[in-house]
Amino acid sequence: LFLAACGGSDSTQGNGSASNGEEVATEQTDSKTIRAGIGLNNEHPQYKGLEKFAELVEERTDGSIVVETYHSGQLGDDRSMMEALQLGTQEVTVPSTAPIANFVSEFSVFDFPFLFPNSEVADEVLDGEVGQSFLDKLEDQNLMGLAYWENGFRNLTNSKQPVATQEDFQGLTIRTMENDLHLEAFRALGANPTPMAFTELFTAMQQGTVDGQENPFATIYLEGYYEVQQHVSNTNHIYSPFVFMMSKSFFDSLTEEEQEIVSEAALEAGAYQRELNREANETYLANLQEEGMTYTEISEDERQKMVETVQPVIDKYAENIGTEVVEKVYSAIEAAQ
Ligand code: TK8
Repeated sequence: LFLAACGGSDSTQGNGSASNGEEVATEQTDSKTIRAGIGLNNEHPQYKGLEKFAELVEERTDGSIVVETYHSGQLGDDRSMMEALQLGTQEVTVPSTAPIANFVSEFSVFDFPFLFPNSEVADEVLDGEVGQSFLDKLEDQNLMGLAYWENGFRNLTNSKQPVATQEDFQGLTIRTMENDLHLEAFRALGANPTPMAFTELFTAMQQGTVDGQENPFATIYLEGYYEVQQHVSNTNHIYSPFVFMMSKSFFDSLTEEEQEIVSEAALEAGAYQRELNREANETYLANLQEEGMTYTEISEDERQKMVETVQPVIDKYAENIGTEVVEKVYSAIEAAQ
């Protein structure tokens, strides 16, 4: 909606500047522009990753590709940005896998609660053959999945009560991502889930439309949720991968060399982003407590009860997705351990 108004990003690199007069302007007609947008703000490791991508691409293409970076949903939310990529009105976005499942339903498997035991296993599965086979499915949707980045393990916050057990979910109105599996898992746990775009979340918490939400510690801290949320628990209930994706029509319009450069840069920037993200998620729980949030640890016993509670939901989705595909993911996880 406010795409045009909010446009300029502080990290737009200099190739677009026409201050040197006509000569530069003539050169520019040949340069291609990537508008890359994300939902999180410019403090988040996701944005640092995007800046790294911009830097690598501009350096390696000698400015024949210019990357403009946009954060905080300036270009829209995850779903609308993916639609813009399909239409060719935006070139890059980095959504969580949950909203991607609305385009390619199989992606829900990565959002199975308690699927990945840790980030390293997730890396191996996502960066391997199985992960690639999912990225390939995006092409039919006019989307090119170039790399997996990391959002991370999701943790519950709310404004009402400490959550230590499954019973404590009872009655809490929780914003979830726009994904049916997330919705059903939270319903199974006893919460009252309500799906909403990320860009509307802060206001919803501020106005009390929802009691809580779930996101990795980095997001909770860097988006300032401690201002509107009192309690945080390490539920670690779902690992959210990000997918770095490009409009396929744009990708197809690039030269082979440019295609290699953007593909490689998406991976390299992703490695950098994951590293920063893990540091951030380790650090920021302490900051949340300093900001006055109460931290409640989920015991292994209680987490195990949650695992059992959501199992029927997982079974249902496994069947919908197809047992063969799901089994491949499970075996890759096993092999990575
Ligand atoms: C940012 C989203 C966000 C995700 C969510 O665009 O919606 O809660 O975790 O970080 O992808």
